[in-house]
Amino acid sequence: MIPRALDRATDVLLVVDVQNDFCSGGRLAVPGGEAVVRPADHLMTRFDHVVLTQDWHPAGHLSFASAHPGRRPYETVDLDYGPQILWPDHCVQGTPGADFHSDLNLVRAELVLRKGFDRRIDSYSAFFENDRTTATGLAGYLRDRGLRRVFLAGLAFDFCVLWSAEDACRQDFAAVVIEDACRALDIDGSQAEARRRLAAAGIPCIASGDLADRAVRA
Ligand code: VGL
Ligand code: ZN
Repeated sequence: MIPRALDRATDVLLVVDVQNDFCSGGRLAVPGGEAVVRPADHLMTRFDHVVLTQDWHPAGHLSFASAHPGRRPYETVDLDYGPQILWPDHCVQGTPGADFHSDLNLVRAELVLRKGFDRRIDSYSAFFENDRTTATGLAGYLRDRGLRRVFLAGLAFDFCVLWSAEDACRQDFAAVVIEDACRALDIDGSQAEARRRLAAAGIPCIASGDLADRAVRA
């Protein structure tokens, strides 16, 4: 079932990590990452509730390969909480790479949620850090505000968007991924794996064009 009709009172658009370091020329560039800006800007005008996430790491973050002598980006290491892919340094707090893309229209965001700020724990999901137990507070925020269905857009489809969508589901929200407003890193087949995981969780992937306001329900 593709949910075409938006309910402006209880739907929220979660725009994930549309930051310079994930766009072309950035330190962890997602291929074509900047292409999500235009659809995301358009989507934000369609929702009454918009939340942005911002990857926000201190220098020396343990998800950075540079924090592990002898290790290289995209290798996996075991941290206290389990396996962790090592990344190039990215989205370092206060640096231009951590800023939102300059064409992303921030005006309608009611919350900007920063994540990954604990030096020892990465946070792909907007709901839980990668130890899978430390909550970010987003579930409480959404519940307290009566928001029940989360539409996701942004970067990267196969990491922060995927993990956020799965956790939204686990936290009893409905989740829908708007795929043309996402781009994937696609490391070792991670894009196809993300599609499989979303399907397994019953999370639909739709196109922006599939959405209609309730008044013009097709
Ligand atoms: C992300 C890897 C590391 C993402 C963030 O936004 O998908 N991926 N940090
Ligand atoms: Zn990160």
